[in-house]
Amino acid sequence: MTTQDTLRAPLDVVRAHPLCAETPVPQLQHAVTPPESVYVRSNFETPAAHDGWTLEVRGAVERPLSLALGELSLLPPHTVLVTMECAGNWRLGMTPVPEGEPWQYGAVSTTRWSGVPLSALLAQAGVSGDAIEVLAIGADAGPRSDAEGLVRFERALPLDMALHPDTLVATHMDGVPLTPEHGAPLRLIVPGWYGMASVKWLAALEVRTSPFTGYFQTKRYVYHTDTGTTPVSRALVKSMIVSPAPDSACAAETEVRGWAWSGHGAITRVQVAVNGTWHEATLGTADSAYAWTPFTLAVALPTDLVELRSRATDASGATQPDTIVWNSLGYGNNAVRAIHVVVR
Ligand SMILES: Nc1nc2c(c(=O)[nH]1)N[C@H]1C(S)=C(S)[C@@H](COP(=O)(O)O)O[C@H]1N2
Ligand SMILES: [Mo]
Repeated sequence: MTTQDTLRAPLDVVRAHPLCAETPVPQLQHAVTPPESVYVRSNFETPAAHDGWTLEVRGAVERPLSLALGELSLLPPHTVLVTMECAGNWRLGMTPVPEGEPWQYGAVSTTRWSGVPLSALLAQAGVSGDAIEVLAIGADAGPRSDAEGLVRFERALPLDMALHPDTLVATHMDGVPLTPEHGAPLRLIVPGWYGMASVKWLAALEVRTSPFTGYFQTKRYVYHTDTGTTPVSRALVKSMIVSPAPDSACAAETEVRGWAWSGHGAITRVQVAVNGTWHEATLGTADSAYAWTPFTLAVALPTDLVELRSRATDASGATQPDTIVWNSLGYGNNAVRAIHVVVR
């Protein structure tokens, strides 16, 4: 890291209250994002954590639970390394720019989360046979201009994902207890899904036999287009060049480096275009099944202003599109993005 990087603030703040902040470009170069630079997306002010915090497990279960934090630590621990992206990341890249937080490209981070599998808690409670989903209820709430009364942050997860062995009730990030802005004392982590599924400040889990239709399930975190409304779920295939940095100067003999990720399967291919000519990039090894895959391309760049683009493909066969279907809330912009560098 250069002196310039270390002098930078750990986060690029998009909005101070409630806190929404991006991982700064230099910090995106790390395989595991430095914890103080993991992006933050909060819809409401951070609720205060306290020692008496309990996690309720209720709804369609045989044995409703009310677990103290100490009781959670008695369950078998589990750790996952996850690339998590906000569904609104790169909203500013859409034309016209939809309503919502004006995210550039840094609402994505790769983080080591530890806690207990959600499935262990659900097994303790005994999920009833007709259950279809688990509603994760956060302790945060507030008014919304397009809703009545106080709206709570709550999101339903289909039962198969709730029972997935890598879906966590996390207590730690990077080996230390969660910080307030990342969900202390408890949060959900749903690997492979856009960030909205990973409910912070987790207060209760409600096992449901009918679909939840609350605000953050039907009014936000949905792809809303002329042809219909679909809930946002898994992260779409995407890639990002992190070196050379956008709008920086670099040498002609350069190694272009970046990350590619997808919630729909492993990355199988990345191509890099230099002034419109596509080259095959070399794939490195991802640090986990849910972490981004490194790619590199050693190339001699022509001098002057150069345009670089990257395009990833995943194991499902999906490739990043050149343009995306615009949606009014601006989610899932995984279109190929051009950056520019000055070569000298
Ligand atoms: N309770 C609660 N959980 C939440 C949110 C929130 O506003 N409230 N934001 C969600 C969204 S949209 C994202 S992208 C992730 C961001 O997690 P982070 O702030 O730890 O990066 O948290 C999710 N969990
Ligand atoms: Mo998000």
